[in-house]
Amino acid sequence: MGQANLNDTIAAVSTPLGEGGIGIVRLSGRRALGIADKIFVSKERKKPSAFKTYTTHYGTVVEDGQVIDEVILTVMRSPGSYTREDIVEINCHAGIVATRRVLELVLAHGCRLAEPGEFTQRAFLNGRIDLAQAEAVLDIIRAKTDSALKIGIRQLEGLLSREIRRTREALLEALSLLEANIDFPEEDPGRFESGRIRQGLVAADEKLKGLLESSKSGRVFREGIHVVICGKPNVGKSSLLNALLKYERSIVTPVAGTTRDTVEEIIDIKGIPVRIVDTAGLLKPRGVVEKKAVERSKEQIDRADLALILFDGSRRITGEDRLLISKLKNKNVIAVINKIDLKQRIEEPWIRKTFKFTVGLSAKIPRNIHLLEDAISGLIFDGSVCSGEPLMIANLRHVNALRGAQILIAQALDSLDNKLSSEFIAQDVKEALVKLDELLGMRFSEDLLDRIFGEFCIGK
Ligand SMILES: Nc1nc2c(ncn2[C@@H]2O[C@H](COP(=O)(O)OP(=O)(O)OP(=O)(O)O)[C@@H](O)[C@H]2O)c(=O)[nH]1
Ligand SMILES: [Mg+2]
Repeated sequence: MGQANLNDTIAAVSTPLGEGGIGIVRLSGRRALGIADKIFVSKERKKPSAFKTYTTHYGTVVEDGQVIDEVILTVMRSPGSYTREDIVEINCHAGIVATRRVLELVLAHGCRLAEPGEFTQRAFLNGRIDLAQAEAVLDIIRAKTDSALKIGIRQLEGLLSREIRRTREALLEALSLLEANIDFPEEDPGRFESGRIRQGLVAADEKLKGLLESSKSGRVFREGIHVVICGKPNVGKSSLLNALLKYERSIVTPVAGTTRDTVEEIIDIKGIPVRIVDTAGLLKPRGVVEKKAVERSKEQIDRADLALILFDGSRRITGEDRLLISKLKNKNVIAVINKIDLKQRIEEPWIRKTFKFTVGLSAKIPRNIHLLEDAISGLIFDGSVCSGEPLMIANLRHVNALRGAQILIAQALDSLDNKLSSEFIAQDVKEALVKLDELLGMRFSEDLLDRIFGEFCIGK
């Protein structure tokens, strides 16, 4: 994005391109109203610069006396707007041509085409939201499930930022006491007010630990959990994936060894995105393709948060099943007995004894798929796959900053207990503060802004 320039007035189409109900051209900056004056003819014969904030007006956009489009124009004045600048939004008929021509016209009158995310970047640079909140805007746009949306909205409301500001205050107080020690070295080093210093550091440490703990579930709600379906050939793994997806994604045939590569899809189970992977059921590979397939399946099993081991209920358990079971030690596993529509020959009591969770279903019919969905969501919410509450942090940048700060504070506490010099302890506290400041965007580099806002769409 380069140097952020707040002097320009920026413009972009803020709605997706293509045919739709309306297309919105958005302008933000000092000249937004002046430029709108030049192109908009209102039915009331008033200029946009005379409009009150948060009012909408019907009229036409005109170029050289010629009407380009019939529009509704909204004015939002500084500082009570998304960017804190004067904003004009022009709702056009959403044909690509009409919207584009309105955009071109405002560009011809002196607007600059906005970079991706530049409106939100201005909201940040003008101090309306902090960086964590700006990132929440992106999370909201990208949310794939209700829960992910909820985290985004909470973060945008400033819930996370508030917690971090409180932690910062505790640290700043501890730091000022430590600095008093440095300034008055006649006191015992690290001793003066060391009770209060300790209190502040412990409070900050606990707060950060709590936030980091919550990040585990936050990650799950944003990125989802990784579930792998495994089982020997022909037990119905691909059929189960299709049943969960409710459409034919993976190829199903009576031939053992049908699935050669891993197939991955995302489904929504009770608001949690679940990344579900169908694997090749091969255990004894013949040839290079099958060998690769087995390697892939192994990798997927290692990486998964949860494994579904599938059995064919119409057959007895074999050595191959047992081999697979032995490979799933130390994993969260749900045993699934498939093909319950057929005559059952499997040793069901043994399976129920061996696994903590067992579900019987038919992938083909399909029947009892909801029981498996319940078992998966149950595992997630009871904290086996992750802890359920509270949902706050889902962003890796935030997690890294918090973790960095927490380690420094733990170190500072250690130094305090070991009566190291106040100067030494203060250094760690200062560095921890830097991490928190970066999280909120109280300090930032051009690079970081580019990275964050570059992911936005143009017009947001
Ligand atoms: N009767 C019955 N047949 C099923 C059921 N689920 C799957 N099948 C059949 O079992 C056969 C194998 O199904 P797949 O889903 O291809 O099995 P897979 O485990 O993916 O097999 P590979 O990819 O070869 O490892 C197909 O003929 C399916 O129609 C079920 O619940 N009941
Ligand atoms: Mg298959």
